[in-house]
Amino acid sequence: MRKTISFVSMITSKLCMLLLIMNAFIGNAIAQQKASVVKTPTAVLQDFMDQRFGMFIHWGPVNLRGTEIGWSRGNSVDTADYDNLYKEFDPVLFNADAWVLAAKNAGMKYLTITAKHHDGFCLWPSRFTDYDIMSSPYKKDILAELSKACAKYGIKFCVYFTILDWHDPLYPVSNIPNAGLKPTGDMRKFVDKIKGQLTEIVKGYHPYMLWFDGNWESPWTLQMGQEVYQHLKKLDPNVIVNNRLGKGTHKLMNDQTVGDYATPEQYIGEINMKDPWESCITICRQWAWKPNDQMKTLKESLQTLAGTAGGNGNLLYNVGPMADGRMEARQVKMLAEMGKWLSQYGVSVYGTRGGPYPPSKDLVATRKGSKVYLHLLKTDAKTIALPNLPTKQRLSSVRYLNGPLLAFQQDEYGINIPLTGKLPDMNDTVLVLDFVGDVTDVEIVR
Ligand code: FHN
Repeated sequence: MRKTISFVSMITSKLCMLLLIMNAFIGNAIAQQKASVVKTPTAVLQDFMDQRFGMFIHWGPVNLRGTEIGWSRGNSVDTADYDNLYKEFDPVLFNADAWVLAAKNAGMKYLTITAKHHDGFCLWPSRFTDYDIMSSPYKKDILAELSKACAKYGIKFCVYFTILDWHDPLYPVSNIPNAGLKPTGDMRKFVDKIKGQLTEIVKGYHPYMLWFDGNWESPWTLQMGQEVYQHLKKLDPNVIVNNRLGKGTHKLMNDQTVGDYATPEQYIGEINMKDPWESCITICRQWAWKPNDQMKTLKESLQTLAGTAGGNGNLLYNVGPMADGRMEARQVKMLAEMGKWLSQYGVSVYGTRGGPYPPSKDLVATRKGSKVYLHLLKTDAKTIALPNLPTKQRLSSVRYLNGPLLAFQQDEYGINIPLTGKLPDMNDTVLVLDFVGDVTDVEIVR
């Protein structure tokens, strides 16, 4: 009996030892695996967030039909018709300098072009497909021309790249009603192909940021996203990647996310002081050019920009150029008016952080150093009433940005700023509240 007990206790202690060793080994493997996951440096992401304002461009042969890029294939445009548009695509009026200058004159700091949208057409010469710009009558490398023009004018060149491809036989889904899955689908080969195309893009055009899209369909997995992200980090550790390589929601960062920042779409994202985010919004209603599309007003455009900055986010504002290569004059004009406003008041947007007052229907706030910039979204206010900051910091002055000082009262209950006379800007008047001491890290006022 005594021998049995000692044998059992010996086995038990051996098993415990084995479990401890296995636990240490697994823990070490996980730690190594995590350590091998390279992420975009925080300083690079902060530089991106300081830019605050970029141009999105959706463009391709579909402009010959004026319907939505990708989505109209096999729906409002017959599939065969859609897939042969490239044979007529000859944007002879395309001028990369003109596009980049339209962005620069708008006060935009980066430009993101749909190198490949869901229809699979590539705006650069890719060795992985003949369905690219070199097979069109135009036969010029759009990405090369745009990246060169961006470098010339100091605009950061960025690329949109979809990870679903309804045209490619290797990608199982076609988005054509009742078409079923393609029998030629092979996601291993498809992932290898897009890694190859991304290598062409990163090595050939050195994008500042890659804007992925199309992660919602079932063939794409979280693991594929992780594989592609790490492939990109090996190509360029500093290339910024949005959050649409993983699975799950676009508007937040969570455990399904693969990428560096969140991408709320067609609305101003919620204030978020922790994770970087960028709202992508169309200047008209459609992403790709549409004849007589409804365009947003200057006021709506400026207040959308102020709203994203007030939430600590960026705005990627989308333009849809026409099939001949021109941007609509009305869009270029409105963007230039945004640029004129930013040339006067851009200090209240670029390089700021959102808050400390949370966005509301009446105002949004941005801040830098000791200054809080209040963007007044309404023009009928007679006084601005604000709570004191949680830090109870004293307010030393209030003025219209680039304008006269204003009287104000501050006591233990809060701050009052009477507004007298006509507001300097009926689209977005900015007040500057200069506090005693830095307000950068003050908690959001709730
Ligand atoms: O399906 C695309 C759409 O065409 C457009 O490119 C937008 C831009 O963010 N992204 C997808 C819809 O979420």
